[in-house]
Amino acid sequence: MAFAITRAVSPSMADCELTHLARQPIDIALADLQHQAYEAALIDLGCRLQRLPAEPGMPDSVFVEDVAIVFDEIAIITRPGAVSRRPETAGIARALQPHRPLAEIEAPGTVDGGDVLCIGKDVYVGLSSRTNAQAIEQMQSFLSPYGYRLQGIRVEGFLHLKSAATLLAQGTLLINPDWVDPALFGRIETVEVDPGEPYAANALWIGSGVIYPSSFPRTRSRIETALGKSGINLHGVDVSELQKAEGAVTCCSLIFRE
Ligand code: CIR
Repeated sequence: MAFAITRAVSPSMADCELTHLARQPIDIALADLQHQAYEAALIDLGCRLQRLPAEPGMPDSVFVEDVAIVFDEIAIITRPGAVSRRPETAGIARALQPHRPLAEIEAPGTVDGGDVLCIGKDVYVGLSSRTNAQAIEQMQSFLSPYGYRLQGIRVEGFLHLKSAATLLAQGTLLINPDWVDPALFGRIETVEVDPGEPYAANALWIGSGVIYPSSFPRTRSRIETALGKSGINLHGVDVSELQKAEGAVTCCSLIFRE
């Protein structure tokens, strides 16, 4: 069974970090409702959910994905690239402690979990404004005993590697080819986002379902065609307010096997 950790929307989310988006007013009450609907989708897909309380002094704390990377054998607590986000790690480390041995990224390493895409034992890590080579070296030393291979991928012009590529199913990658070269991932089937929807490459695959933003209808129909009779169904969610904070669907949970 999958376990999911989420954290409620912070009342201060309007003060979030923004890198590639202009600041817009965020309706916090609506963000909270959208986040609850996202959590309901996680439960529908069979996740056992642990919901952490909101952190009023941590605007980006709903985006728990960036604070830890959970493998079957170990969880890595990150050192987020944005200084404002570093206080988020303590609560997530406490929540993960019962589930996995913990390792921690240390200075000068920085990494956001949004930059880490795992495909089997291959771990692709975005070298971005948030994630550096020192963190990749530390991750390699934590993970090589378990047979994982790490590879850095340059991320420029968008926030995280998983803004540009995420799995839809085992062996199928949703990708924005203008942002990242599909050939970097070797022999894998790809579904390209609609060129008019550059932010559409972030999908959250869990078992028999994919949680996907309702704001990308053209890419959605490409995904539906590609998944065809695979038995994997799309669960649309409206995450407009989280998107204004430069968030997407993978970033609002930490999902791992119990
Ligand atoms: C940030 O800039 O850190 C947040 N406003 C958004 C983080 C989104 N995280 C993700 O997609 N993994």
